[in-house]
Order: sequence, then structure tokens, then C-alpha cells
Amino acid sequence: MKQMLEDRRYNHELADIFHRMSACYKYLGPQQRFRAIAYETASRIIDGLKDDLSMYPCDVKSLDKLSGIGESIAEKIVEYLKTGKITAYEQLKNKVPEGLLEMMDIAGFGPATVKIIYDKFGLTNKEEVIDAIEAGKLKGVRGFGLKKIENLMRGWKLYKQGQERMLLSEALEVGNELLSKIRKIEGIDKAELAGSLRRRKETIGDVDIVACAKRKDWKKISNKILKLTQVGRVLASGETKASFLLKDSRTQVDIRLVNEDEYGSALMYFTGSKEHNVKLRTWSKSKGWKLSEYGVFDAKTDKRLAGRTEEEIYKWFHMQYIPPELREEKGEIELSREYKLPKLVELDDIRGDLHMHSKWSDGAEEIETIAQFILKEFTRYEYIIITDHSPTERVAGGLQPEDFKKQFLEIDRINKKLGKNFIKKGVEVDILLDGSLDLNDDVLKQFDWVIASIHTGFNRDNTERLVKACQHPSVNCIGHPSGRLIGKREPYSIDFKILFKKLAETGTAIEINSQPDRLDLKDDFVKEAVEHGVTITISTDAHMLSQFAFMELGVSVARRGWCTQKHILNTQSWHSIETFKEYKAGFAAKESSTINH
Ligand code: DGT
Ligand code: CA
Ligand code: CA
Ligand code: ZN
Repeated sequence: MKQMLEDRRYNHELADIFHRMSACYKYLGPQQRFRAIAYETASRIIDGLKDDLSMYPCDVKSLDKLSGIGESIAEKIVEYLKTGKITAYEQLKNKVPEGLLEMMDIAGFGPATVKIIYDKFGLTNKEEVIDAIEAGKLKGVRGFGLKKIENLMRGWKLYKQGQERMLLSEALEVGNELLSKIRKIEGIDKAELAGSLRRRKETIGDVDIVACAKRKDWKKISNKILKLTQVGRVLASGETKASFLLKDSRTQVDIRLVNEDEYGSALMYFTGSKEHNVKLRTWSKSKGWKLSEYGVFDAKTDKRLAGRTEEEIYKWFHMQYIPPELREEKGEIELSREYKLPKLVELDDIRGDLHMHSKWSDGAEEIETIAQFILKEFTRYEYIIITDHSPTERVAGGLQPEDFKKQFLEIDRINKKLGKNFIKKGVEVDILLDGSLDLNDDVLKQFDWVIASIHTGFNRDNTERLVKACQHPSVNCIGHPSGRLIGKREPYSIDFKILFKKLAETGTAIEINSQPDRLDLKDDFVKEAVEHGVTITISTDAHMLSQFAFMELGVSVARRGWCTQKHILNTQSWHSIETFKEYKAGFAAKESSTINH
């Protein structure tokens, strides 16, 4: 049988090459802008494909049919599948400083900056560049003022942090793949993800797995694990523990083998968080018990009291089960002792997706294809809202008012064909620099759902812009509120207290955007928003079909933010969403009447 990681090889390699080709074109200047965009799109699409390209028919005509892949790029794919290289890429590499290209992924290092660095200083890799900046060698060069240098160093720091930790989505993918293989090894009774991955933190340092088997089999099992195709360099291999790096990546994996009667306590210990563990252990000590990774024991007699499962331990402690997402030492232990933990929202509670893009703006698919896909793959969904971009988003194919009119007709046509009002008419409207919106009120009124988002002006405090958007009578939700891209762009500054108050007062919702590098609003702020009475939405912002699965990530952010089903708007029927909108409309009417009198 062919192994999963090997099956996926072509997609990752090709996505990577197309990303580099896009970088080459970016470097070569504005006249190559469209090529740069086309290759970046192709890279994203290939990375998001469910099946490996090697499973597709290897000819230009079939590949050309993939949305977002044009004929010229299809040719490159065929060439790569057949020969293992792309001639155009080999030629392009000669025209650019290859070692500097990846710097353009770092905030602040645009093509113009990188070009100056290369032309003026002849630096050829990023370490040299950073050394030069730190040594003050770029000072005084035109275009490298104090502010610019600061900016570059901030971008670099963020980039380095991003390299050290993985995004949750990547870690889940490799973690689950490994887990399913480990569970199949003979002698393994049970196995589970542990660590920050089980707690679903937004970034993951390393992957932890706890597995249970009879002691006599440990050595055999350990050897089998280290022979899995995913395993690269082995860092440690004892009887009870195996640590290794994944092949082709810096990701570390720690696997522990434990006995059946200590599986629960080991899982609990290695799930963490460390702070949670310390607190729980201290508390149990005060009760005369000893809690460790090996079990719960009587402190005096050392008699084993519990440890086979986590449930058994909580039961012994007279505590409510604490979901891993809450184990962060934020009051969960106290509440669990009173059986007062919230019943967290679940993926199955979600009844619709409120943010997505179609081919009309920068999405990859036609609206009809999206609807058919959702009806087949997400059978619980009762509605979806198409929210393409407004005019200002030129690069993202923002629509003009007359385009939206045409889009409405198209949506009506498809809904009629489906026999139900499944697709709703929405928009992601830009919040302009002064806080006004990119479409006028008459246009905005016609949508079923309006998300207002910031896509410009990231280097300032944006509280006022967002507050103004909340006050707009047609705005139902604020999209990706902090603007951050994990590992790439810091959030802009916002006074969340002011924003949350305004959201609650005006009946405007706030989004948890489920894109893996956004996860924005983030967990801690979600908790705070809910405490202020703000309504939350969880949306994918999908630009292609594979991204609808990101909903799971958004739900885990909501769970880490202590949300129950009732805090999340899209766990409700469309009828309830209409009711939510009425509150806003009522608020807006009241406001305008107080202004008029
Ligand atoms: P990460 O990998 O940085 O994303 O975060 P974690 O939480 O997965 O941390 P990791 O991999 O170092 O350790 C896994 C778990 O093991 C951690 O959540 C709690 C437990 N643990 C590790 N070191 C200690 C420790 O010194 N004391 C206690 N009480 N628990 C620890
Ligand atoms: Ca870990
Ligand atoms: Ca670890
Ligand atoms: Zn969007």
C-alpha cells in the first residue's frame, strides 16, 4: 500500500514551486503582476486539493478544468509530473536572487525593498540581510529610514516565531495521520493526541501522542512506530518514549507508551496545560491525594485510587469532566468542582456558513458549484451566505453595485432550481479609512447579510473605524476583526472593551474567521466578547471548496473562548438570524429618531 505522505508529495512540491514562481514574478516588477497573482492562486488551489495531482489524468485539457488553473499553468503541472521539473522555473531562477525570494513572505520585505538590498549590497540570503540590518549597515540608504528598519525587524521577529510554531490546521493534519497509523499497530489498545494539539491552541510547538499497550509489547511497538514513513531523524527512543522529527520538516513528535491502568492519568498529564496540571495537582494534594502521570494515589499509603481513564479521575475528584480546550488555568478547575462548566458548542451544532467567496470576486468556484457541494458534504447546513467583495477590493475582484444585481438574479435562479431559499445574498463590504463603507446605504439595504471588514490601514488604531461600522444600520457583522495573519502580520490595535460594548449595544455580531492563519477573533477575546453579551458567528471565509472544512478550526476557537451553542449565531435557524437582524434595524431606527428630534 502506498503511504499517505508520499501520496501527497506532488501537491506540496508543486504548490511550493508555484509559490516561488509567483515570488520571482513579483520580484521582476509590476508588469508581471498578473502572472504573480496567477501562480499564487494556483499554489493555493493545489495545496487545498483533496486528492494528489498524480491521481488526476495527466494531460493539459483535464487539468485546465480545475478552477483557478489556466492552460499555461496546467502545462507546467504536466511537465512536472512527467519530468520532475519545470523549465520555465529553472529559467526564471537565473533572473532573480533566489536566496532572497522567500524574504518577500516576511512582512515589510516587499519586492522593491528586496531589490535594493540585492542591487546595492549584493546580499544573497536572509541571514546575511538580517546581520546587515542589525549591524546598522543599511542606515542612511535611501528608503531605509529608522521607521522602515524598525518595521523590517518587527516583520523578521514575527516570521521567526511563525517558523518555530505550526499552525493548528497543519498540526492537526499530520497529528491525525500519525494517530490513525499508530492505532493500527498490533498491540496498541488506545491512542490519543495530547498536548496543545488536543487543547486546540492556535499554534502548536510539537505534536504529542499518548498510546496504551501491554508493557511486554512496548519495545516491538516502539520499533514499529519509528519505521513509519513519516519518521525522519530520531531524537530519542526509549522503552516508553519515542521522539522524532517528521520527514521534510522541523516538526517534532513525542510519543509515550503507557500501561492500561495509567492511560487516563498520562493522557491528562501530557494534555496539559502545564499551568492547569500544577493547579490540579496542588489542589489534589490538599485533599490528601497524589496526582501524577502514573495515576491518583493515597498520599499516605500510596494506594492506587484512579488513573485508567480521565473520566475515572474526575469522578474520584468529584469534578465535572473538563474539555481539553478549557484546560488553561482560567477558572475551569473551580467551576468544574461546582459542576458549573459551560456545555461547549460543537461542530454538529453549526447550521450554516455566513462568509464565503465565489468566482464573482476572488473565490475559485461558481455559486452553483458551492451550493451543490455544501448540500452534499455538509448536510446539516440550512443556509449559506455568499459574501463577495465590494468595489475597493480591486485585487480581489470586488464587485460593483450592478454586478451584485446580476448576482442576485443568479442566486434566485439557483435557489429556484434547488427548490428552497438555501443561498442568501451577502457582501463583505470594506470599511474605508474614515470608517465609512464602500457601498452606499441603498445598495447595502438589499443584502440579507452584511459583513464589514478592514482590508487597509493596518498600522493604526482601528477602534474608531470599527465602532463607526457597528453604528451603520445595515452592518450585521464585523469580519476578521483584528486583521492579524498568524506569523505574518500582527493585529492592529483595537480597544476591545469599547468595541464589544458597541457591538452588544447595536446588535452587531463579531466573526470568528476560521482561516488557519487568521483564527480571528482569537480565543481570549471571544471569552471577553461573550461576557459583554456580544453575539458570535463562526465562518470559514472559504475561497475554495476544501476550505469549508475549516469550520472545525473556528469551532475550536469558540470552545477555547468558553462558548456554548447559544452564543453562536449560526447554530440557529435562519428565522432566528432574521430576528437578530430586526434588533439592529430597531436600534438604527431609534438612533435616527433621537437625532432627528
Ligand atoms: P507546545 O508543544 O509548546 O505547543 O505546548 P504543549 O502544551 O504541548 O507543551 P509540551 O509539548 O512541552 O508538553 C506537553 C504537556 O506535557 C504539557 O501541556 C503539560 C505536560 N508537561 C510538560 N512539561 C511539564 C512540566 O514541567 N510540569 C507539568 N506539570 N507538566 C508538564
Ligand atoms: Ca506539544
Ligand atoms: Ca512535547
Ligand atoms: Zn472574506
